[in-house]
Amino acid sequence: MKLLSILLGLSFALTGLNAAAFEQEAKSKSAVVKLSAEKPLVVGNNTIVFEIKQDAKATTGDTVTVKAFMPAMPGMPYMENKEAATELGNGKYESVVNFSMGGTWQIHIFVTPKDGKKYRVKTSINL
Ligand SMILES: [Cu+2]
Repeated sequence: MKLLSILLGLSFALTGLNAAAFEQEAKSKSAVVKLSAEKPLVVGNNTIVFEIKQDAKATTGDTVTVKAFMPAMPGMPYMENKEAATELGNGKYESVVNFSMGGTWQIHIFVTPKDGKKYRVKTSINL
């Protein structure tokens, strides 16, 4: 009985590790992108997974680039970083996104399908 409760506790702990600390959805006319991260987003580097569905289907072989930027503000220049995402499979692409400060960041996800027209999905992240 004791062993069973230890095993149960362990499986709950592991399930907890799999839960995303950050989740958000971005949409365009034909695509839905689910953003998620295992760790809460921070100032600095963040590994974010982008799950892309075009016309409700998971895509493969897309070229995905993620741009994060903050418009110029009084006393602060325009800030931007752009990174290519790596394909994980099942419509998932992973990229490191760097936020150099707290505030609202605009996110543009550029998708070039294997065969098809390039499109962009926009969202913003409050840090
Ligand atoms: Cu700023």
